[in-house]
Amino acid sequence: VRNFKIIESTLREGEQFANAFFTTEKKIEIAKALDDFGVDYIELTSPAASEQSRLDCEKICKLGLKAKILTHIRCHMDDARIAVETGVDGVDVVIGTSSFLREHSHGKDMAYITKTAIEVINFVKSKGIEIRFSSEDSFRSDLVDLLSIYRTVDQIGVNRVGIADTVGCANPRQVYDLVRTLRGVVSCDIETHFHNDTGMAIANAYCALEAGATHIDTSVLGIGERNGITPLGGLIARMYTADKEYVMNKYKLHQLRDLENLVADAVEITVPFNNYITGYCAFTHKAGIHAKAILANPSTYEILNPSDFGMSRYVHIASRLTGWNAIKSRAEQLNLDMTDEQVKMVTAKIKQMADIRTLAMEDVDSLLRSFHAAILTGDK
Ligand code: HCA
Ligand code: CU
Repeated sequence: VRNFKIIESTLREGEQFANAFFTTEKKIEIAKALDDFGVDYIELTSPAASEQSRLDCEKICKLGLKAKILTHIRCHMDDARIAVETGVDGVDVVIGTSSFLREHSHGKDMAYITKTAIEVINFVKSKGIEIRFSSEDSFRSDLVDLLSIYRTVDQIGVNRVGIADTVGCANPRQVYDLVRTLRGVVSCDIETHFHNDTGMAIANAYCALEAGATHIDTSVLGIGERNGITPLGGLIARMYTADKEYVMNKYKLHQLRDLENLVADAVEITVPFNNYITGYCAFTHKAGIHAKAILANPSTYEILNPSDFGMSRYVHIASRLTGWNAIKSRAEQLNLDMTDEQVKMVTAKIKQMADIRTLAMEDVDSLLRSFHAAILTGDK
């Protein structure tokens, strides 16, 4: 699994997040930050959604970013006509193919969907820009319908077809099977889009890549409709683990934290404590056994190297689980000269206190300092 491309949809799917309202300035700031981080594509809200959306789309196209700019539209000629005039590098077209959407949303049958798709695709292609055709709710669509429309659009020359788990129902095996099957049917690239309702969004994206997908949709912190989609940072963590060199050369990993903070502030949320890479405890080691091994060789309990992301490792030393190796290392950091026996004595004291109440790092430091002072005066 390498050479995958990221279609970053914070400014499209992310705008569907409950809290999201992006001003023009904020969109520009986020687009620049995404571009700088190194994503391949930036997907923007449909210019048919509102007048301001259209103006913002035009403005972002004029920024001269390295990333290609896409906009996302319904499979409809009215939307396509507006989209191609904005200056985008490509258009992502989507239509619902599942029986749920056909019956309760747009009410069109497969023959109509296919006919409209062909018209829209040929129109966008005639403007010389990229075109992707995707089916909403792919995993609850009829497989024969799905493969037949993808084969048709592949033959008329789309750049990519897309699979979307719109409702977050798919599991990694289903994703692998569907993408694998599709890989045998089309010769164009395959984009995938996974919602995270049951916590599968990163695993599904990874399985899609294993099965031959080429493009993954993400958003910063995963923001999107309901509880969102594959988070950019989480996908990066996964792909770093799979192919460290590629990910480190392609993306400016040190900027991930700032990028997430920028988006978190914009939509008035905080970065979750357990977030991939940047969560506040993502590199905190606590149990005595873990701390000892981490101090000897971080790889023992770390699959991600925090310094590759501009993050720091932290060894927790103020709990009943703390071991003397961690305390010894802290004493050394504080420049307190102590024998192993003395460190073990003070560790026992720390554990005793931590059994009664929670300790802060400062509590441990002051215990260490007073213990050390007592050694100097000959009391210990
Ligand atoms: C939505 C649309 C979409 C589109 C995905 C795609 C989805 O329902 O808001 O274009 O591939 O999840 O189906 O985000
Ligand atoms: Cu979506």
